[in-house]
Amino acid sequence: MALDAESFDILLHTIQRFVRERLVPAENYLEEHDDVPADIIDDMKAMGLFGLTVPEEYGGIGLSVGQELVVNYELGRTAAAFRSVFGTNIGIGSQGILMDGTPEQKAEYLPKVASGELIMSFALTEPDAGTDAASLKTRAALDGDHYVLNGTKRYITNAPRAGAFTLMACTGGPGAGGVSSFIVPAHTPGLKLGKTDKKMGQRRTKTCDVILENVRVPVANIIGGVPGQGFKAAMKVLDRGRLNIAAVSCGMASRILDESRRYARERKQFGKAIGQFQLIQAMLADSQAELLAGWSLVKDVALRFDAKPAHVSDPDVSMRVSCAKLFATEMVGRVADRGVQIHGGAGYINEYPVERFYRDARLLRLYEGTTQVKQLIIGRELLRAD
Ligand code: COS
Repeated sequence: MALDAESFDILLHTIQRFVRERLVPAENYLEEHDDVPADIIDDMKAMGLFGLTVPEEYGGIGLSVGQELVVNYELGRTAAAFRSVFGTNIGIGSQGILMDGTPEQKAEYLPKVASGELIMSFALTEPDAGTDAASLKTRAALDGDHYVLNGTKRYITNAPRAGAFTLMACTGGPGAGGVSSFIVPAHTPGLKLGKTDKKMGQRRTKTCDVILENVRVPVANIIGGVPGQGFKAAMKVLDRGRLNIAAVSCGMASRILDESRRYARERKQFGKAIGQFQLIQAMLADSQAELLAGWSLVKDVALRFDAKPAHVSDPDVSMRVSCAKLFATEMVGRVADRGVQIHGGAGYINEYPVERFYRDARLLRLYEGTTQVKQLIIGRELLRAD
């Protein structure tokens, strides 16, 4: 699945212009208001951004992983909250249905996901199940032709906006084999939302708890119709999501570097632009080298990802995805830190974009698997018997 090269070029230029002319100027608005402006969300819908990765037959644009990454690089060049409005629709919220859903589930949900009529959100994490994602406490008990769900999901991105969740719950014994993945409409009786989390960064990215009290969903809402597949499905979805976070990290690093170069040319000390000093140049050079290394890695992994069927998992590709996410998210942390350093005191002041990027970047090393989870996945794969 991929968009033809010419159409992709046009789409990419449109998105680059949208980021430059609409989103970057609205970054300060986000600092002062509670949500992304409604007219920007309307424009996102009109541009088809909610359906970037949904196949054309369901009303989307049908980007390949390699193309999606390039778009996410561009979106990484502005405040993370903008991308998050449709990020779960093109990523972790819908990919489970796309990869493993039944034909009926795809036909019912994907067209609404692609148009933006329905926001889908991914609900895996719980108060006591973060990194140990197989130890879910949310239970789904079979009752006739329904499952009854009870439990709490935590830090769920886009939950306040969601019309439906792909939600992992325990239907069987303990561990990964007992986890099933459900489509849970947000309006189902017994489903409640906690208050919106107050975060260090990515502030207008909406997250909150999802509380399930005797929530009844039809058996037909198990993704793919087969119980016990939810953990593997979540891991497959996260593989693609993690690679996209690596791409976003590279885009963010490129914007921080641009801001830093501009400041280094304009700011004068000791009678000349600070960019004339080699200690400033060294910081810029390290950031540029690391950015290019990260982006090359991400693109290499994308080629391998696109070479296999989307719904099939390959441990070697998963290991490389983890390398890309680990390197790129740590890299942008260092680039953001240097960006603040190059700005001096100004870098600590809210009106300079590097201050916000410094806070936004910190989350990239945490969500969709921490750096330590990535090390674990890479280490395990390296030591697996040949
Ligand atoms: N694709 C498909 N299947 C996968 C997979 C992948 N990428 N990774 C693991 N699996 C399968 C395994 O093959 C195994 O299947 P079998 O039981 O048939 O052998 C099963 O899933 C269990 O895997 P594993 O034994 O590795 O599970 P662990 O409980 O040891 O968990 C970690 C491994 C820690 C790596 C996993 O729980 C994880 O990624 N945690 C982080 C979760 C996360 O990212 N949270 C963020 C939430 S979204 S913001």
